[in-house]
Amino acid sequence: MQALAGQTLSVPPVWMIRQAGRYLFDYRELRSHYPSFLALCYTPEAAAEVTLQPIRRFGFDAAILFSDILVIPDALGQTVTFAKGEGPQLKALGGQEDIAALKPDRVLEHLQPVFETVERVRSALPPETTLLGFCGAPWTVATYMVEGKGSKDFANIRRFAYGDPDGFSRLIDILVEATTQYLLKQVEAGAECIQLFETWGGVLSENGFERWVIEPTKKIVANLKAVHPDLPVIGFPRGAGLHLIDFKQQTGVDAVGLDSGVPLKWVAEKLQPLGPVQGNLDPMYLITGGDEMIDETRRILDVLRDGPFIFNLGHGITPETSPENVGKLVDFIRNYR
Ligand code: 1CP
Repeated sequence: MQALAGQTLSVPPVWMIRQAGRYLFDYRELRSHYPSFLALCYTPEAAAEVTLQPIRRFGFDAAILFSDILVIPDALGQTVTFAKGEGPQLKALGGQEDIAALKPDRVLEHLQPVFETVERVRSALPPETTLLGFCGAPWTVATYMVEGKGSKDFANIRRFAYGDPDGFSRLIDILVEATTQYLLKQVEAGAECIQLFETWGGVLSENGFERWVIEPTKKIVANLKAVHPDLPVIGFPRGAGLHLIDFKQQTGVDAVGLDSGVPLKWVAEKLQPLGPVQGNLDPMYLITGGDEMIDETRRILDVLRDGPFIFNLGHGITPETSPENVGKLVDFIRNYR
C-alpha cells in the first residue's frame, strides 16, 4: 500500500501473478476434490484456502483473490467451462440478440460466494499483507465472450469491434457496469486494492486501444473512485508498449503493471515519474532458476528501485514452475541492497 501511494521503499514489496495455483502441490491436491475449476472458485472456504497457500509458504506482501476473470461472463449467463488441458470454453456470442440476452441483474447474486471468499481471506491474513481484488478489463473479457475460447488472432472480435463499433459498445457498456458493481462489492468485503487485467490489450489498433481499452478502463476507475477516492487501482495492459504513457495518464489508474517486453530504462525515465510501476520478470526465469534468474532479477531491481516499485512477473506463473525457485527469488529480493 505504501508503494502504491508513491513511496520509494528500500526493499520493494513482491507478489506474483498466478501465485496461487497449479505450480503448488497443495493446490493440485485441493483442486482434485472439486468437479470443476469454477466449483472451486465458488466455494468460499476452498477459494480462501488457495488464496492463502502461497502467503503461508512464501510470505508475499500481497495476496490475490483466487478466482478468474471469466466469472463475469458466467455470472451474465454465458456458460463457461474449463475443459481439462484446453482452457476456457464459452458459447460464443453470435450477435445483438445474444448480447441482449445477457443478464446483468443477476451478476452480484451469482458472485456472492466470491465476496464471502474475500471476507474470509481478509480475516485470516496478517495485517501487513495487502489483499488484492481483481477483474478482467472489459476488452479482455469480451475477447473470450466473442471468440468462445482463447484466441491466436482475435479475428472475430476485431471484425466485430471495427465493423460495428456501436453494436460492440453495447457489450462493452454491459461489462463496464458489471465490472464496477463486482469490484465495489469486493472492496466492501475487504479488498484493499484492485488490479484490472487487460491481457489482450496489445492486439488492438491505435484507435481501438483508445476506444476499447483506455475509455472503458477510465470509466471503471472513475466509478470506483467516486465511492472510494483512496482505493488504489493497478492497470495491467499487457502488450501496450508505447501506449503505456497514455494509459497511465488518461485512465486514472494509480499504478501500471509491466509485461516482460517493456524496456526498463524507458520505464524509469518516462513512466515511473508518473506513478508506481509493477513488474516484470519473465516467468520462464522461474523455470530456468540459477544465476540467470538472479541476474535478471538484479537488473530489474537496479533500474526500478529508485522510484515507487512493486516486484512482480511480466505474466502469470506457469504450472511447470518450481516452488523452490519462487522461494529463492523472494529471498533474493528481500536481501538485495
Ligand atoms: O486448475 C486449473 O486447471 C485452472 C487454471 C487456472 C487458474 C489457477 C485458471 C484457468 N485460472 C486460474 C486462476 C486465476 N486466473 C487467477 C487467480 C489468482 C492468482 O493470480 O493467483 C487470476 C488473477 C486469473 C486471471 C486470468 N484468467 C487472466 C488474466 C491474467 C493473465 O494470466 O493474463 C486470464 C487471461 C484468465 C483466463 C484463463 N483462466 C484459466 C486459463 C487457463 C486462462 C487463460 C486462457 C488463455 O490463455 O486464453
